[in-house]
Amino acid sequence: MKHLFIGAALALFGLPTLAAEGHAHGFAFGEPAPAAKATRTVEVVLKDIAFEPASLQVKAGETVRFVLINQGQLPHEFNLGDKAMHVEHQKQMVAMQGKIFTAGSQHEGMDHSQMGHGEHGHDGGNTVLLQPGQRGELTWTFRTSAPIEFACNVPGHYQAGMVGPLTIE
Ligand SMILES: [Cu+2]
Repeated sequence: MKHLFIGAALALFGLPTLAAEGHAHGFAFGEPAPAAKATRTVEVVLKDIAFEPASLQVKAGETVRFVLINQGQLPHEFNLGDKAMHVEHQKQMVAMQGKIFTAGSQHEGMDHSQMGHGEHGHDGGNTVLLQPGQRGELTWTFRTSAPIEFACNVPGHYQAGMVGPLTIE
């Protein structure tokens, strides 16, 4: 009984820390922005297992609103990041599988219980997870030119080729 209580307390303590991390603002290549700031809207269709279009081009300084439509039979993600970030996110996605309601699963427990609802913000607003048939949006201000990819980090999808280059000119 005592152990359970301590476990619950630890789990609760973990949450504020994580929330703080989740608010790390942006990345070298940019940061999330309100949709109203966007000067351009780009539609991206998520399929089993591909993106359409297969590559994206933006300008440094530009704010782009991505309208995301999952036309597949599987959940898919639209995640902006460099290769290292995608590798990290894939680890998180694997770790959270089947652990959504487990208090001991560190920071995965809270945020990923929201995953079915489209957006989960713990990665700095650079990712949206969509269930089959679902639509979502992500608006991003691009900064420094950097080799970025848009990718789906649902386990196995990146490896199967659900990733495309995003060029910041
Ligand atoms: Cu996918």
